[in-house]
Amino acid sequence: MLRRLVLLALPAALVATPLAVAAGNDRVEISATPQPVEVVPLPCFPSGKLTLGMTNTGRKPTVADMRVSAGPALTLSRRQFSSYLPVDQLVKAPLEITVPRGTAPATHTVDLTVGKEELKVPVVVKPVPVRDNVLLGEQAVASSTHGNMRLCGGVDGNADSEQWGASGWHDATKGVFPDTYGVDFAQPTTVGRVVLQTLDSTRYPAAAMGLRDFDVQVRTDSWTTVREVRANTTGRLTVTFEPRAVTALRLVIHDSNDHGYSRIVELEAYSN
Ligand SMILES: [Ca+2]
Repeated sequence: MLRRLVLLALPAALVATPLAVAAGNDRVEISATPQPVEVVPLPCFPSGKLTLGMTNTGRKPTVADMRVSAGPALTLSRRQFSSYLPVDQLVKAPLEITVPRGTAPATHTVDLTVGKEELKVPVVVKPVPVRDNVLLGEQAVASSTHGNMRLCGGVDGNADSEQWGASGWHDATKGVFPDTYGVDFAQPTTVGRVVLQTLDSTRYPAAAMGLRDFDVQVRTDSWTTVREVRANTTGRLTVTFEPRAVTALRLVIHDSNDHGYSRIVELEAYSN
């Protein structure tokens, strides 16, 4: 609002700068946060999230198209951000940046352009962190995923049931079981302990909404059930078994306490 008042106070000749003419009388400021943005080369690790912004600093509402581009090392969730822009209001859109497993640590750039305006955003590829929880950030696999949830939500490192909507997983087949949720490992990985955090919030306690009946399975040559859990009413449950190298781990869920969806806030596994 302050900027708008300043512009209105200027003589008209000063407002109509050559830049404004070149951009079709539109003045759009580009923003992006955070800078730099960090990316970890794991399929489900929570990283690479950038918020794009456009602000119309001209005198009239306009429509703007932001082009989003990067070199071949980066995969972008969008190539364009188009929006109606009222005067002096920040309009935002999310951009997700991912890199394949094995990508070497380096700094890359995402280029954002609107007309002749340009912003180069540094993207830092980080090394894969040392993880005790061997499921963290690995490739989640599910029988189905509800449209309001994210497949990766159950292995993103956030086990807080109060943030369930942003960081949990549940299936898409209400009232139909079994459902499965787990991880395919990129290489054989030793596991001997699984920790499940099912939904257990103030509003949705585990005894009413959490996983009730499920099997813990690991895959070597074929799937093996290492533990059957029945009539569970607790939010956080630890299952231990003889440690072994496996290529995948999953829960086969036979029922939840409301007989509706299979809700996992976080699934963790450890070597012992
Ligand atoms: Ca989570």
